[in-house]
Amino acid sequence: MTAPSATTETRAAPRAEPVTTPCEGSGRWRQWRAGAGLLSALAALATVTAAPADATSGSSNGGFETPRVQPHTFQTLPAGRSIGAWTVTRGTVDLVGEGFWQAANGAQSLDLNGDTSGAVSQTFSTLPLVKYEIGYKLAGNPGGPPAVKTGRVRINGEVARDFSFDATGRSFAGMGYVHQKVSFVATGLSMTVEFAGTVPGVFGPVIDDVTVKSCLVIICHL
Ligand SMILES: [Ca+2]
Repeated sequence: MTAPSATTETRAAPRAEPVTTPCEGSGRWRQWRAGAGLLSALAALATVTAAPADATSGSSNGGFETPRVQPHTFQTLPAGRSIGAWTVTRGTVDLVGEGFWQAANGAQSLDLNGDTSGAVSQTFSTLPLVKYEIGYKLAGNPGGPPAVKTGRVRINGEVARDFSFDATGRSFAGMGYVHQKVSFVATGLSMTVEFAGTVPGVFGPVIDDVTVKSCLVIICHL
């Protein structure tokens, strides 16, 4: 992080030098050095804002492991109910217990359709200008139609991603989970992430193993 020397007149103008830094092991993001002044300003910003909560799957119930549901059953939860740090925000969802069907991680998972399409949300602390990557495992309830289960991720109320999963050929023992992710650059001190089912009926998209990871901000050299 060496600042360009102001006393060497013949020195060439500083070049933007790429520096790659990991996104907590889940990918690599590119940061461009933009001078010590801006970096100092960002460091100062980080010191005056609250540190983000530990937004890993373990502390945020990203695996829907609590509360425990009686094994081989599921519990239908209406809007207003809590699932650990999650809140049911629309319709109804099914918290699926151990052994009912295959979970992507741990024992439990969440069908975003209970009696009808529903949604859950959780609010995480963030640092402004820091990029966050929300990862999740996606499958679909193979118990009935339609074959293609659709859903939506909203961040702070805005649509961040529409997703779909074709459950054709899947079974309770072989759910076929896929990993998906969506990224978001925070502009405030929190973000609310919502997962919603957008397909009618009782057989909806299934999510599990939700993680939130912070990445270094991308700085454009002006
Ligand atoms: Ca789980």
